[in-house]
Amino acid sequence: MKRVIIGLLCGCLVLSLAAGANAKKLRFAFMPGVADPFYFTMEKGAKAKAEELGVELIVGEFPKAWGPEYQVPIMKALVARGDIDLLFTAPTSTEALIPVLKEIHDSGIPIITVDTYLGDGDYSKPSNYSFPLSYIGTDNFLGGQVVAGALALLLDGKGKVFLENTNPDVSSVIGRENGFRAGLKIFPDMELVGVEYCLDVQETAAAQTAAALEKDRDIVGVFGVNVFSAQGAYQAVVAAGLAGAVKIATWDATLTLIEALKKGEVDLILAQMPAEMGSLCVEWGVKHLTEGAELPKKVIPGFFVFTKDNVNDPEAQQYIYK
Ligand code: T6T
Repeated sequence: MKRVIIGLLCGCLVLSLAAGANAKKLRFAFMPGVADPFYFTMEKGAKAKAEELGVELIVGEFPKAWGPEYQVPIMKALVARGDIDLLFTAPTSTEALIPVLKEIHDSGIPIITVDTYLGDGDYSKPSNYSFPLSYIGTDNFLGGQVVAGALALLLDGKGKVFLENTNPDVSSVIGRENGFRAGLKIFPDMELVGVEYCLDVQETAAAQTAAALEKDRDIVGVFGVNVFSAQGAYQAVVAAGLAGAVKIATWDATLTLIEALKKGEVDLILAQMPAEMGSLCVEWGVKHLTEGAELPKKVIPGFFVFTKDNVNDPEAQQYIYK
């Protein structure tokens, strides 16, 4: 009897090992928005989770500039391999990426949009853009409100401010601008005197901010809404000799901005959680494909606000982009 049981157990072991060897390894594709520290950090988080869960992660070439014209050809080549089980990507336009991603989805590849979304981002109601499994990314409107409040506090609730943005058809940065506008409404003595769009080019952001500061000498605060617009805005304020006099609120915790904060040349930085976003895409993708889990239509990681008071705290260091 004992021998029979041992024999059965051995048989089961052999069978399950064989099944494990045959089990297909999931293959996910990640298509970033642009080559910048935010998406590099997202890739790190996704890779770590993929390794942990035994997923093969194929990462598309990082587009050298922002926009569908750069992103779409790389994305199409990525899925043309024909062996991708799931794609997660940051659409570089709320509208232009709808047909592109719909076609990929209809070819049998489930999609998660990460960091940015299609349309108004509400995938729970039927529409021509509700096909992604989920949007995983920051609540940009809320972040914009938080930045407005923090900047207003630094300025005692009064004065003129300027906003440097990137592209008007990108959900993340427009959410930040809308949140900022809404947040400022609470402060009747604060006025948003200008908004410019640099198309995610740092030099353009620097030139636009310099022109705004030149045109209106009463500007006392500037908000740069992402890596390149923030770094360009910061560059312009310093070049104009206004560091310290003009308060600078920025978004995205790059090493450049963290160093500027430490030097007192930038006043606050909102750090998103890109590694967490990448990791969540892989984790939810696996749950969906292996257990049939239905994803929440929105998964919103938090954010962290750096100021001169916490920038050296040991716990804060994890929020700096890698
Ligand atoms: O701010 C991030 C990202 O959230 C946004 O969608 C585009 O710009 C960044 O990648 C920073 O450059």
